[in-house]
Amino acid sequence: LDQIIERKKEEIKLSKETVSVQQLKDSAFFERNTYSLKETLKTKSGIIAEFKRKSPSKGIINDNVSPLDVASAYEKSGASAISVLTDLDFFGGSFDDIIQIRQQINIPILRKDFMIDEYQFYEAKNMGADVVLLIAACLSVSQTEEFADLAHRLGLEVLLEIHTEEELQHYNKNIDLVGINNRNLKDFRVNLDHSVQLKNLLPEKVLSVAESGIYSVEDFKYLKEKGFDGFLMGEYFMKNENPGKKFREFVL
Ligand code: IGP
Repeated sequence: LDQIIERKKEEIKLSKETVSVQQLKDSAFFERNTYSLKETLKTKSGIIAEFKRKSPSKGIINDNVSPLDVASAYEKSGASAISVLTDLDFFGGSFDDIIQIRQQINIPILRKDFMIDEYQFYEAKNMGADVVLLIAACLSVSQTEEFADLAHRLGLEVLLEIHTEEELQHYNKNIDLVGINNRNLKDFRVNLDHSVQLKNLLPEKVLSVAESGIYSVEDFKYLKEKGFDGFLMGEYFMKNENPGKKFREFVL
């Protein structure tokens, strides 16, 4: 994780030198209506289906499918949202993946990245995202507060990702949804029950999302029974040669 953050800082520095915040704000696309994940979690399957080419824990997952094909298929079969990794170095993602998908898709898009600088929120709005991920493990409590507030001012919803009880301190009034990562980002171990226990400590009214390591219909049903409102799933679909088809089979 530390390595990812170090690299991310360099990347942001370069981006800022190329495109200023003012330029991002001035783009025609900046002022647009966004889609609400809080809404679509209730009206659709609850699954946030992810487009992910590779990851530090799994290596290459799928390098052979087009983001647009996959996202369209996810949407058609009832995904509540599409999650798109925009980190290039560790996840093989790109901004262009969201830009392309946005032109065709009418459900929320989650920009999945390591958000550590205000600049990235303007980028997210500009590329076509509706929701941003704030990973508690990468941020101080005051940064989380500041970034969630900025996201709201830009019309973006905020998914706060936590993995431990201490990280609950990052919760604040501008958090729209809390995601509990079943995967420990430090050693990549996955434990669904850890998340279930942590869920019981969340404020009653907040929408909860179970993230990572959902590898079967049984896992999904189990977490649903435990009261989770949303389910963030990537690898299970992506490791298939046709992720959209895999998704359809899953929701049927
Ligand atoms: C998806 P999985 O195990 O279904 O592929 O997991 C998603 O939860 C995972 O990609 C993720 C992630 C993250 C990736 C959750 N939080 C933070 C990068 C950064």
